[in-house]
Amino acid sequence: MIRTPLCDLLGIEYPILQGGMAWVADASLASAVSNAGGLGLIAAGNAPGAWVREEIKKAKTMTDKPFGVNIMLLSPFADEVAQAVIDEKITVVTTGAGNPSKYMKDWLKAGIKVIPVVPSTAMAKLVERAGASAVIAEGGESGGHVGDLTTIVLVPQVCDAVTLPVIAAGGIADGRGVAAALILGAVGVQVGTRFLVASECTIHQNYKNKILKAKDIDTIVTGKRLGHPVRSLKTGFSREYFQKEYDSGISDEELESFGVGALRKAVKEGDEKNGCFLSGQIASMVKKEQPAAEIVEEMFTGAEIVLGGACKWVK
Ligand code: TUI
Repeated sequence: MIRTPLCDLLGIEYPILQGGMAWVADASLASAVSNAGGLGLIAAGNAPGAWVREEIKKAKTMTDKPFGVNIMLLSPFADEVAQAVIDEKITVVTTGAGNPSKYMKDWLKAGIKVIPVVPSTAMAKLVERAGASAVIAEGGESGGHVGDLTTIVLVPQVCDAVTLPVIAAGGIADGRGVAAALILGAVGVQVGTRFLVASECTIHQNYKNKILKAKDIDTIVTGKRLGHPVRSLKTGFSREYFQKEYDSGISDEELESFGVGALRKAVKEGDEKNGCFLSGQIASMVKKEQPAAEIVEEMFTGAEIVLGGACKWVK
């Protein structure tokens, strides 16, 4: 059995968080991961506060285990979502794509545990000073918004930089990844791509099929020109976007409007031509659609086998 201090911090059975995948992580997926013994999260993405409140209410009817909300800090609705989690008495918030400092005082006053994604040791130290309960060190192998460093170099450096519990993310999809994270000094993992194919994940079947078919080299990073690099599967859309980035004839505004709505088209419509299918580099290791509970169980049974007695958290 693998039990780490993260389990006690969050009141969970397995030290695993589900990634805050915009448009994807709704009450259905979050409650399934929480019922499986991990920490499920509703991803606010670019959604308004009212949508987040609705999903929180739904999730409360679907699980009596702890679950959280992920706040994407680039969202135009970040302020109202930040208030919604206080009003709805959410106990854990993860943040992504920015610096959560401006919300921290209010969240801490409301008793919320804040766990920011950090792409660097500097950001890890900053959020530690601001009162974070833990940090998620997310390497650029992950899907969606990515930092520069890989998981294998980021995790140990963040572990050395802060005294907070560190959760590893980016490129983790099976027991070997969990084992590697624990060996690097993390006390838990965050997993996104593998949960895309959870039975309880409500995305379009085309999205699941694309993940199940993907090979190791099938992702691409776009968005560097506008300062928000995003990893997704290579599709007509992402290749065209990539080309446009290097086309000096197109303005930043035109480029930005070309990308609008592409994630929704992937998740809701399964639009293989115009959709942006966010995915980590680990998709080829995602083999089948299965219940979230089976995914969690498999990952930790696998990690125990790999680790044997080599890690203090294996009992
Ligand atoms: O946030 C993610 N993954 C995401 S967010 C997203 S939606 C999106 N929409 C528009 C533009 C870009 C994305 C899809 N996937 N992961 C967590 C993450 N956070 N990765 C990297 C970071 C990060 C980056 C910079 C966290 C903090 C940070 O701070 C910079 C600063 O100084 O503010």
